[in-house]
Amino acid sequence: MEMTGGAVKETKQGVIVRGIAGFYYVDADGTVYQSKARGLFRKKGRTPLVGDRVTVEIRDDGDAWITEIAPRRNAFIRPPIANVETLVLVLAAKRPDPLPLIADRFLVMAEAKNADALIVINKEDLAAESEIALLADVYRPIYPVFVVSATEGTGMDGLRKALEGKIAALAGPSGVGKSTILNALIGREIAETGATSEKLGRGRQTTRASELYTIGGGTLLFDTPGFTSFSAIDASGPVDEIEAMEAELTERDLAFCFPEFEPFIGSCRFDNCLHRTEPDCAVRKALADGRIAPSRYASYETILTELRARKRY
Ligand SMILES: Nc1nc2c(ncn2[C@@H]2O[C@H](COP(=O)(O)OP(=O)(O)O)[C@@H](O)[C@H]2O)c(=O)[nH]1
Ligand SMILES: [Mg+2]
Ligand SMILES: [Zn+2]
Repeated sequence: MEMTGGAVKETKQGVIVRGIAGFYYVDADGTVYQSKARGLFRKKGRTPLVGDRVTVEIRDDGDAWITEIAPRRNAFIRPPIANVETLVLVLAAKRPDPLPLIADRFLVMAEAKNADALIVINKEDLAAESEIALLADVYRPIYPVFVVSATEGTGMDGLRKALEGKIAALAGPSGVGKSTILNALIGREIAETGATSEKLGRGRQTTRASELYTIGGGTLLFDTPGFTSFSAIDASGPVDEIEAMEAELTERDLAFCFPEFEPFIGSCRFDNCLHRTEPDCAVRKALADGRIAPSRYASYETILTELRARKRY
């Protein structure tokens, strides 16, 4: 047992908004308690994560202890966060040009992790409306799409409104403007952007511990634009979140990570149809009828092929 001096004064429910050096900062109704976790969790292999909903016991000697972690909606390895309700996939209209396969990998991750997804097309100022429409039109029937310019400030109110009351995290390839959007939403320079690191002559953003910020309207936003890895194939180094997710995903699960496929899946001739070469496949028919976007089906095929290759090793 831990030494926990003092009698319990009160018990509160809150959210871990920050974790530093063995302390967890728990926001309970607007008051932040510097708390410790019982060794019990570590023994069970359960490490509290930023984003966890927890119970804290506040003792009369001033100490606060986390006594319970509520079941998670989801948990991520890198960044190490929990309970992402909305994954905000950020793409750039230009610089870098959007690549459908990369976008779809992030969206599959959101679906596999049971998070809602929302798409932000940033850098509106760099592309013609007709160019942006090509991308937006693919996703609008499937996910909410917001066209914004973080530097010009256009479209940001709509995005802010869509995030009201949610626990959200930004994801997307490097250079699309995640840090710029984060700073705009938080209203402070929390994250180093490409623009500032160029000025400082630094190539990479320094790794920091994740933190959850209240941005008004009851929105909690993770400060870590950490979901930047986008290729399961090229991934080198430590754990790639998408790679880890794809390793768990079965071939059968994949079609269910494409929400627009769902109305057709039950109508295929074979129950175990993987929507590739099987006869009387309702998903392929929907593709032929123009009811599924070719780029989305292409991403499905590519990821499915990767999942198959993985199983062979
Ligand atoms: N033209 C334009 N540039 C932008 C916009 N948003 C961000 N940028 C620039 O794009 C670069 C990368 O932005 P950053 O926020 O660091 O991207 P991150 O890697 O996704 O975090 C920086 O030079 C930003 O100033 C935008 O809306 N329009
Ligand atoms: Mg960044
Ligand atoms: Zn099928």
